[in-house]
Amino acid sequence: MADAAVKEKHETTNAAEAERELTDGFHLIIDALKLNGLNTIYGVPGIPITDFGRMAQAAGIRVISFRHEQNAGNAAAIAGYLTKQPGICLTVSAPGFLNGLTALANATTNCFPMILISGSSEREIVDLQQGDYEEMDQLAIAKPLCKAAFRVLHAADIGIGLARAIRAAVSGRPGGVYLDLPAKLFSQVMDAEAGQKSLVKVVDAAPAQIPAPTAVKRALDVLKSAKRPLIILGKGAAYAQADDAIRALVEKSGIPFLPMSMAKGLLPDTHPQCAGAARSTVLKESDVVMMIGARLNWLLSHGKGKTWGEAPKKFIQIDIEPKEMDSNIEIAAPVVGDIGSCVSALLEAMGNKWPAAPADWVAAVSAKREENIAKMAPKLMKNSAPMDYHGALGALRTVVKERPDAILINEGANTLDLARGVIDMYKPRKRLDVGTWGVMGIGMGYAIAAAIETGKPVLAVEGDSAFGFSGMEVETICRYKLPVCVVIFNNDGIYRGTDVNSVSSDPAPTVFVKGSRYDKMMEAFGGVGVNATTPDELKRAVDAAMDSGKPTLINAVIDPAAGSESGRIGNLNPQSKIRKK
Ligand code: OXT
Ligand code: ADP
Ligand code: MG
Repeated sequence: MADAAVKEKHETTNAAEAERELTDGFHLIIDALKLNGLNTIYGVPGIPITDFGRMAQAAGIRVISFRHEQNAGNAAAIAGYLTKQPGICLTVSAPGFLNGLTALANATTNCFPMILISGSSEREIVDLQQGDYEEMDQLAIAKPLCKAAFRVLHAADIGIGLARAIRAAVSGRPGGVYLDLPAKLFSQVMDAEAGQKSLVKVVDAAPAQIPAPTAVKRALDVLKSAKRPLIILGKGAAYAQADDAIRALVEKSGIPFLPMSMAKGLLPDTHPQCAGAARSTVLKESDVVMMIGARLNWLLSHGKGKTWGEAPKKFIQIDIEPKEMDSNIEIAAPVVGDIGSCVSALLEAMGNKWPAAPADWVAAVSAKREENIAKMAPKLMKNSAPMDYHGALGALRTVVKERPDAILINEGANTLDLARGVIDMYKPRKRLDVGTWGVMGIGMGYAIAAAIETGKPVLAVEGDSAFGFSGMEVETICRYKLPVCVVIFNNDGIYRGTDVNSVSSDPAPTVFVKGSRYDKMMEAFGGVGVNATTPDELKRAVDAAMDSGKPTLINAVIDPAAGSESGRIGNLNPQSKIRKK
């Protein structure tokens, strides 16, 4: 071809290129998230995702920027639990990714849907281990710790990659998903029209799973045969958002129900059938137990042993995960399906002539419950300084009674175990705590996401040790002006503040600086700090915080000798009988 003709052809191609609208990885990820209604990102910026965060914010996605990825990850996890949509956490490569990974593993353990999206270094260099910036084979590391893990290498695969991640997170038993996005992907350019076509809007991400009619009949036959039936509600039942159907089932059956910690409030703790205050009695003496969205793990002593007593028992279990059946003991009537469908099917099959629950059993449970409640009542009235746990919790119990819409976050040992028993919950999904792992550090991440996702006031009741795991996020709470009131039960340490080291001047491993003023931390960032020494002061300060909606931290001074080792689970903490001099 003559030179002139070649030149002309190039110019035409370049002009066409210039006219062709382009997109890139940055835009496609944002478009894919928005297309699927994922409008909030919890994360920490840095290489290679700094610009992505800015662009996502400019595109209308709410980007909540944290001080540490673990807290951002916890926020995403609880957002998933509260909304049934995967919470999104965004981290930088290697160290940021690893910081987020604990939260991803915790979400998976608790069956919360979330997606950890992490930038990563270049495959060519990582795979040859040539020492890239923040080099790490993140996909391989994430795999055993989550439900599914995917990597996207081509911009054209972003749509399908996110679709796979969403489905994996929310369908069946929900859990954590890892999505690996190497740095180069973000700036990969492609034709905008083809890019739009490559996006996927996930249809029916968590399809209903209908139980088999034979399984429903079997379950009702077992239930009908019971003389001392019990229903246990777990956080899977709260997650399912089948609140009306669950309430109808419980009330139609007339059977006492025991809520696991995060299922408190699914029906009010003050409901006449609630057996929360008669826990050991109902576990020991029941003869048929129907589990709804709860596992027979350590929190239920694996379904056997002293906790469950001598009397033979039959279990009915409703769960979406077939492998959960017979995990610890024999399940006489497994009902596999989603809780909404299962409970509706049970209700329908019960018909209009379902027999009343055995009256002697119902009366016995009720008597035990009233006895325990009466025993606890005087402890909650104590207005002493320094406070003990019950006195302080008595005040908070009243706050929650007066403000049933508030969300309660709770972690610690004594602070957790006693608050669980003392503070009645009235509405579903209002109590968020340490969950299946008993993990410290969920506090501020959960508090932030609860405020963002629900718009409701949040009360975080924290042991002083527990708070320390995520405490820096009080700056985040102030920065986003969130209606979060943090109450720190400050007993100078882990379980107690009284341990002494008898051999050197180092403090004992369980104690902290005595008389610390955590309230000053909140003041440092423009929030309100209060030091409360009596239950009355505590109540006044929490009420003021909830009324104003201002970020507040109350340092509640608790008697350092008041707690017990490991709270209510001291039996799990081995103690040596040999002490060498
Ligand atoms: O029926 P009975 O007679 O038995 O009575 C029961 C109920 O019927 C009755 N009850 C009531 N009575 C009257 N009225 C009402 N309304 C009422 N409601 C109930 O009360 C009793 C008890 O009821 P409950 O609680 O339902 O029953 P029980 O037997 O306790 O239930 C058993 C369990 C196992 C289900 C329950 O105990 C439970 O859910 N436990 C969860 C425990 C847990 O997860 N703990 C957290 C972990 S502890 C430890 O690991 C800590 N660490 C280590 C660490 C962790 N975890 N994570 C990481 C990342 N690193 C390290 C640390 C560092 S805790 C901790 C910090 C601790 O220090 P803090 O300063 O934070 O906290 P403080 O202790 O306050 O100092
Ligand atoms: P808890 O700690 O309150 O006892 P667990 O986390 O042990 O609760 O158990 C929750 C259970 O609920 C898990 O086995 C999970 O598979 C199940 N689950 C979660 N969501 C659903 C759902 N929508 N339908 C049925 N089962 C569900
Ligand atoms: Mg403490």
